Amino acid sequence: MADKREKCHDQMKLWKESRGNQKSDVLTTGGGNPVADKLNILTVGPRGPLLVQDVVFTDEMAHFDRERIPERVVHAKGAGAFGYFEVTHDITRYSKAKVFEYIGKRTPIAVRFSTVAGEAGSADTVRDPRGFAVKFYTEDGNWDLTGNNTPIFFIRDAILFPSFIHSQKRNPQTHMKDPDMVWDFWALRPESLHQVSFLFSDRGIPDGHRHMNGYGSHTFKLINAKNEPVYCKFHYKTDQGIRNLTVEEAQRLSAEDPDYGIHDLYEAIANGNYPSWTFYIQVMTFEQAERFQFNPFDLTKIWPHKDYPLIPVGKMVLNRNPTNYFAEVEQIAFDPSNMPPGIEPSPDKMLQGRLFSYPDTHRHRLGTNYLQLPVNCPYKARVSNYQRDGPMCFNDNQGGAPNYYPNSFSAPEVQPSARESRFHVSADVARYNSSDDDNVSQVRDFYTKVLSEEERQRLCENIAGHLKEAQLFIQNRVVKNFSDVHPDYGSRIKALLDKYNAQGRSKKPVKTYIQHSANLTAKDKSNL
Ligand code: HDE
Repeated sequence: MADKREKCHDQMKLWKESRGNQKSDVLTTGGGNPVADKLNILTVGPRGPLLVQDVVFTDEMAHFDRERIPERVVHAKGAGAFGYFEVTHDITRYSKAKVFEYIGKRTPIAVRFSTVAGEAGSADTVRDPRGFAVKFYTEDGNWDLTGNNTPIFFIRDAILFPSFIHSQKRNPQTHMKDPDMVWDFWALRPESLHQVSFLFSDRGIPDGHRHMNGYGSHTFKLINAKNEPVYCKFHYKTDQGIRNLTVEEAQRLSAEDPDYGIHDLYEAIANGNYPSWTFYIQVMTFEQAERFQFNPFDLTKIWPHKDYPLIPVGKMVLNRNPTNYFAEVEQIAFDPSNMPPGIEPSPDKMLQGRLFSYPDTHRHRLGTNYLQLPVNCPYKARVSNYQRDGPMCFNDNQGGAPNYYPNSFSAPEVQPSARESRFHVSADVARYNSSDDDNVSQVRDFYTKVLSEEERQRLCENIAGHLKEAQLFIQNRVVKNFSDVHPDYGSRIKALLDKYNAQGRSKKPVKTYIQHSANLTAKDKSNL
């Protein structure tokens, strides 16, 4: 019987076994003083009151009172794992980044998969994009490719992000998810149509974290040893194959195994069934970017694979579970601005906005010295700068090295080869409105060419099944937007809404986007 148990459920037994005959540690206070009794509080007589001198109690309680740190404002629920990235194909003609240095080179990585809108305790099988964040510990410092399982996003201007997220989270008065807020924002911002179509398709509920692709999503720049730049996009294709959950299965799991994503990943790795992904890039020259029919930095659009084919680069393998969830997953801090020489940002307004937001939120969530935490520290490089002190500085604070620059004592020195690539920009400074920057062509291709007839029908049912809870005027605006993509898309949703509305509107609040029937699909669509 016992040997049928999953490894995750036997974690404590396995931990005990891993210690062999090692003697138990002595119980101590946080200050290391041995403790003789931690079952009985120190009192005057058997019935109390307590004594302030019971420092065993106050040490325990005061630490407990402070156990929680702020959860991530988005992507609060997640699963983490560790492993390596191995180069299988030479791309040094595009990038001098050490992570791509030679075929066979392995770089240690940390990965965190997440849902977006739910809180830290929410179910893993909801309809939501999935975060797909990878930290590469390179000799030139960390590279964080903080991506999603979708190649596109809902908006193309960073200033909209806080409002977009508010609309997906809780109503400020009812503290419930609110379909009016969700659909009002999407209806008013039709650049979201592409990502909304992806989200309500079968891929909106992946079967755990192992069976989905990952994407850097943004356009980045690669720089080679001669300082020649190209634009690029990053893709991870799952070697496990794409698998999605049916809506019914997702709903069952959110009740019976709400940590399904964490569970599935932990168990696979614990059993030596290491998940892997094949890593590709797409490359676009600056001349091609000038001629591209869309803004090549627009995050609501893909680069067609037929024009910009996938170039294989390497393999990512996850072969270690975290040894402590809080230390290694809750405290991990991904930051798109962690870019070693050879990888740079493109002008993408969303990416540029993110370069500020992530280190800012980490300083709030984890503290000024969050980069000293073992999971965040760029341990393959040596940190040498002029920053010092701050709360919870727990390394040697760079000892006696000079803390001002320039100085006459020779450390640390600048690295000329790390200079950013030079590029020319000239335009009027203004707040440019990009809201009608072709929001429909690629969505039309997705609807008419990527999806099968059954997938189209499920997509419309999933949308209508959630949209029916919103106000009628919002429903009408949404239908108009989908009709602009394709008349069939709009009219199918409209027909379903008419049916629902004729039946009378639901009195029950909608808790998640999980709606209606969807079947498994293993089809790996070529452009996604
Ligand atoms: Fe994030 N995002 N984001 N995001 N994001 C965060 O950083 C933000 C965006 C993504 O597992 C936050 O540490 C802005 C796109 C992942 O720890 C925050 C904008 C993509 C994770 C933040 C975006 C992502 C985050 C919250 C628009 C895919 C989880 C906690 C300008 C390409 C990382 C945190 C992990 C987390 C800001 C849009 C992916 C607030 C301002 C696009 C995978 O900094």
